[in-house]
Amino acid sequence: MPIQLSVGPRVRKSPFFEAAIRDGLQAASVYNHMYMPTSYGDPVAEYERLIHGVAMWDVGVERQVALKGPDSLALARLLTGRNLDGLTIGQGKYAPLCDFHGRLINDPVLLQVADDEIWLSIADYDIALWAAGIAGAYALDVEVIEPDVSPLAVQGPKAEAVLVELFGHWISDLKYFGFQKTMLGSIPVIVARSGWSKQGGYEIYLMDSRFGTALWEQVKEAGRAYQIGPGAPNYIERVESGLISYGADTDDKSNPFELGLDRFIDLEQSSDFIGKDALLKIRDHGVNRRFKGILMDGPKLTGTNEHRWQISQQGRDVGYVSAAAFSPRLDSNIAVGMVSVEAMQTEARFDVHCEDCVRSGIAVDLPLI
Ligand code: THG
Repeated sequence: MPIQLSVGPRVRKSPFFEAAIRDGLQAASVYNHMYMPTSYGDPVAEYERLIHGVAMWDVGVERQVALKGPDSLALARLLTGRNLDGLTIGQGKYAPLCDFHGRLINDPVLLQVADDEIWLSIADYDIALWAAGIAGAYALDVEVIEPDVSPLAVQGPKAEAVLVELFGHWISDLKYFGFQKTMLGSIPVIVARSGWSKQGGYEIYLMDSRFGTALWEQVKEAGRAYQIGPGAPNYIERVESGLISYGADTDDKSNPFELGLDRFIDLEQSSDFIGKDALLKIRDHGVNRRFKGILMDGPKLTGTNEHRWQISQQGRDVGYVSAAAFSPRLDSNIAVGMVSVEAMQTEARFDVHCEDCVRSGIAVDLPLI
């Protein structure tokens, strides 16, 4: 059993926190200095709702780092290797951020919300500090702030029907990562077709935290006919889908090429960006490990792994598993992790050292489904 976490005022709460507690929240992690809801006590039901129905997730931990001012685009271009030519208001982009050594420091969704304002919807690492530091060092005319914005995700095949109920039919015309500022009655929101699952769905970015409970209740009410229920970014589905969890899958050396994020980094673009020189070298040398799917034998896995599991081959350390689960859809134990390229060339199989067992595993391509 993991020990209990001591939580004080430094650990912030999302505006949906009270509503989530009332609806049975049982476990939380910590993410961007906030409680991150992780479980309502029935992982199987939460998985089934996401795959076959619709679930609502408090993902207020996906904090927005707002770049505001005449140089907002110039700063965004410096921060990400994603080519931002043709960026428009209303179309988001997945935009990895690297440090000067080409190591991944975050993998946010980027949204241009106004002519002079860009948001980075960040994963769990302090990017406001980094962005403000870079803005200062490059003497850019831009402010970096964390606005009062908190996403609520509605995910699953029936999410669209729920959103149509709430907002109307225009919701169906949103492209993947497309978004629109609107009002839900008196609640200011941005609605985006996005979310950390491959089951389809939306994220409602609440733009005034006083309405947290009100928004939660309205979504719940609109979803009643579709048996909506609470959930959280789903551990099993994200392994099946190969979605990256920054900080879990990455270590302090991970670069975007190891992680398979090549298509989101444009080394040929004319814009300079932080990490470009280092990434050019990494590209030319090639990577020596890759983020892969893994199939593992043995009894059905339950729960989640507290530590990374070491992977060995003939006694040599050749990588780690960062998340492992039993997949009901594949009827197999599956995992994601970082595996040495050499280990995958010489011999297919390796040993995965779980907390209380050793299992035989084999690397396969992502996504697993
Ligand atoms: N939504 C919002 N903010 C976020 C996340 C989110 N911040 C934290 C975290 N998630 C950021 N990381 C990711 C990782 C993967 C994806 C989105 C955010 C994702 N990836 C797809 C994939 O890899 O297949 C699609 C990428 C693409 O084709 O452009 O969706 O979920 N608001």
